[in-house]
Amino acid sequence: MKIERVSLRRIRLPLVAPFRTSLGVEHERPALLVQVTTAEGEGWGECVAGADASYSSEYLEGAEDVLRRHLVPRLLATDSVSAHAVAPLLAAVKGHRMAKAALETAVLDAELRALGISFATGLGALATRVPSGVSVGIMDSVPELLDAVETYLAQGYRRIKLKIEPGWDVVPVRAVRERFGDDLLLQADANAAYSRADAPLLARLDEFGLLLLEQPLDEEDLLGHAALARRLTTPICLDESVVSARSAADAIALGACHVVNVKPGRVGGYLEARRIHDVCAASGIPVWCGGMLETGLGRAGNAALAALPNFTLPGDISASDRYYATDITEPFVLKDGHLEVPDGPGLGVAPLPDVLAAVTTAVSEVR
Ligand code: NPQ
Ligand code: MG
Repeated sequence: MKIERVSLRRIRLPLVAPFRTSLGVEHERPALLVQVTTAEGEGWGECVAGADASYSSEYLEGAEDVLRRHLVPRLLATDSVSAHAVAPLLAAVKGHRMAKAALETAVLDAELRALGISFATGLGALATRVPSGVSVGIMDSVPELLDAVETYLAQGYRRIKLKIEPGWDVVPVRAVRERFGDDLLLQADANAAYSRADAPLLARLDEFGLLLLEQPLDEEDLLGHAALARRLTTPICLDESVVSARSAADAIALGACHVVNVKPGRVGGYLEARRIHDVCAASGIPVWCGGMLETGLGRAGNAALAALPNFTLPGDISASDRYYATDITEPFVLKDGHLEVPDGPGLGVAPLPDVLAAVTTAVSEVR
């Protein structure tokens, strides 16, 4: 395929409720959409970088800048490009995985649409629906948290993830476990808010039978996670630390995790995400699909990825209305606690023109 032009579109979606994590509080989701146009048709990708560099070193303005100056020009300068050729073409630019992922996803979407193949089929998935989990933010009080969890469970969510931080950990986890019982699939995510010295505190979570404890320590602290994994009975899961199939293999070899959260944006795209799935499967390490408050575009790709066989734990792939009153695509809805995996060509969804126009704050083209 020859890429004719690439549009970079900034959008802003209000969140239905503030989302607080150890990284900060979000009231709206600014996002960056990448649209590639080829002779065979178009394709879409969503960049998951946040407004601030709080989750990772990437942030939206930076992603847009590197796409415009360094990444898109490399694709435009190539006579013919396939999705599998994108990462090698962009490898001379170090890092910027979220920006690269958005561009590769748009090319993959265009390619699969032209071939009439869905993302799920293209990635090798068989499942037609995936169980849906929900990430529950830090609240002002335990009663407020219990109300929120109760509402999500009533909607059918199959797994609850509690965001934790120092001062909001053992007490809310205990409260949710006691209120909703031992059968509830429950896990916690610290977004790197603890240090090695907190091991005794984190060990107190062991009594609550969590599925996993996600990213307690700094993203670069693999040995700290390995030490913690030896000390806790709760399985350690890595999110921020795993940026490639190689870093996943290293983390596993070091004993730094027994579960991996896979986010296509964090690792440079769906093709690398599948490699991580494969590396983990070969090591007997279960994976699940994380979430970055994606619009329906990113949600569609994530649902397809999560349909691969080693995604054995429910992901943070919630219904659209968990975050947005109006999604930019046809909304994803919960059916019996599951989301359907789109089976149309490419991502199987596309932005609704009216909604897209209403939430767009800027568009620019790179030719
Ligand atoms: C996680 N996501 O697993 C992330 C963290 C996260 C659903 O818990 C703006 C954009 C703010 C993306 C805050 C969930 C965000 C963000 C937190 C992602 O660690
Ligand atoms: Mg996480």
